[in-house]
Amino acid sequence: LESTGAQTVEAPTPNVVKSVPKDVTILYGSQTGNAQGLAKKAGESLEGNGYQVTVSAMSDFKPNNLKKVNNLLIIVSTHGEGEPPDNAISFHEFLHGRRAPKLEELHFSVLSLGDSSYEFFCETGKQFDKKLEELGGTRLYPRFDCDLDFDEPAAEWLEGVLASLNEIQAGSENQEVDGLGSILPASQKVESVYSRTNPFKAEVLENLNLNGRGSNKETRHLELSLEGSGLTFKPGDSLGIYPENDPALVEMLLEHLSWSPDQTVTINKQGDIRSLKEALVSYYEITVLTKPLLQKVADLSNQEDLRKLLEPGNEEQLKTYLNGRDLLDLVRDFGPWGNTAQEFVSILRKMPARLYSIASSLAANPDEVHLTIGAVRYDAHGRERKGVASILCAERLQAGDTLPVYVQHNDNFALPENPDTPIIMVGPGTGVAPFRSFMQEREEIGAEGKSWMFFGDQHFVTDFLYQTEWQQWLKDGVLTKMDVAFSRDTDQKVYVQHRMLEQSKELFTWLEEGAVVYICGDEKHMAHDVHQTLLKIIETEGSMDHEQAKEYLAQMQQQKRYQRDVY
Ligand code: 2AM
Repeated sequence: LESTGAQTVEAPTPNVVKSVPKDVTILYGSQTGNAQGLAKKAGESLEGNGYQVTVSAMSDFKPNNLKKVNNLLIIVSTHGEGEPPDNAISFHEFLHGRRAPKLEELHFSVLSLGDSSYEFFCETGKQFDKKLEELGGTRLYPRFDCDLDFDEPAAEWLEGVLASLNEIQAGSENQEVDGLGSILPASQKVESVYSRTNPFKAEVLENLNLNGRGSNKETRHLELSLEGSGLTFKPGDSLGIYPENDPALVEMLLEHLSWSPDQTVTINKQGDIRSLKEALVSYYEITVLTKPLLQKVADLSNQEDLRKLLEPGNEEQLKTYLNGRDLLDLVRDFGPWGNTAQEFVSILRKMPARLYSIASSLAANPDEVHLTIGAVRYDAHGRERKGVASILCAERLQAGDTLPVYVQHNDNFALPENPDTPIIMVGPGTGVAPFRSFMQEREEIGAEGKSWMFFGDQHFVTDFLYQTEWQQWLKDGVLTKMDVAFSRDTDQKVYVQHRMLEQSKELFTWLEEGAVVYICGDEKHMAHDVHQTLLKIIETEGSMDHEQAKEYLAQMQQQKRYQRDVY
């Protein structure tokens, strides 16, 4: 298990380093764990080069200590519509507020993570970078903005940062440099050999539809074998899976481009070769359009209309076009372009992994990992669209098949260390997943703490996910209380937050007793509304005004008593 909180990595005996090592503080803001993982690896690498490194989540770092920091590295992702991740919010506010100190002595560099299919790509990293400069800091090395495939740019950034640190430290002294940019292998020494960059092929043991006949939904319950992988996880962690594109979609694409599926292409810098069809099925993203991609197609093809769409002044049109369209739309609307297949695949993004909150406990199900995956299907621009990973699971993946997976640790979502601590879980729909894991774990270790589950979905009869398991946990006392909200069984919609409000007195009592509140599921609507409801409950039951209630919840967040895993 990874420890939470600030972690100081001691410098090794300085036999190769002649000068006094300087300090480097690495602060990360991470929602899903990618930025955190990079921060830890960067810490190990710098430590190996003789630096005294402190790695900490932004939320665990005392802002007053910022003045004492000489070298600051920020590794931060961007969340939602250009917002900081939860554990970056307070530090972000501090730096942008009145109490932000002058930082004229500071050297800094920012690594930002993001997804170029979003409008506010890497926004949080950009803001930190700008702010630190405004406060007087000097850039050690330019900011790197990484797209989903961040490994190579992140390694390059670290290499640049290290070179710059070394230069500043002692131009005259020859510091021995070890493993430049080798941030990837470092972490793999400690854990399993399998990781995001080297996924484990997990065998599918079970693949069921959890919804009853007649439901509007299809929710898959997947059980995978981790046997022989050495992979471990704790409740609250996620599993990354590398899906394959729908072969039917790839065939349509190839038909429109008039390319033979059997011709070969090189898929990476190492020179690995695949058939075009296999490359498009397994190695590239073909279901999302981004502005950088359109730019590359325009440069490659010189297509007039596409060029126009990308011209300044047409931003709104471009945004509308990108929304909900895929590569097949792009080819139909602007192609074909007379390029070679090799040129074409070279501009595509690598297939990104999808993260799912793990739905089982390793203690309760050794060598297994379970997932709860909602099938995504909808119509857009005159065609049925299908979620890449969820529909692979729903329509093609069968017991006995394998799926490339890795574990993504998530310190931001974890059971309290003390098994006596009460927990309140809010998880409608597939948001139920980590709480099944929590219950399995608490049952397994015989935890005594109270627990309260809020679940919601459309219909009781068809959509009560894991119903019998919940009922058994209630009966056995593993679960103390359960409230359910089935939104479409009554004339008036009832949601989880309505159930919370109905019991606001008791809920506030739990909070006062130190309960940890967890929210998992839809971010835009559910998590937002639940947040407002919590504020209302705290206001009413704690006799506070709105500002005080916000402070109360912020305090809970600071104490890791308010944790969210939202998507
Ligand atoms: P609905 O689709 O009937 O509106 C899981 O998807 C459950 O979450 C469904 O019952 C869904 O209700 C409900 N849901 C939708 N919007 C919500 C919101 N803003 N807050 C809480 N639950 C919501």
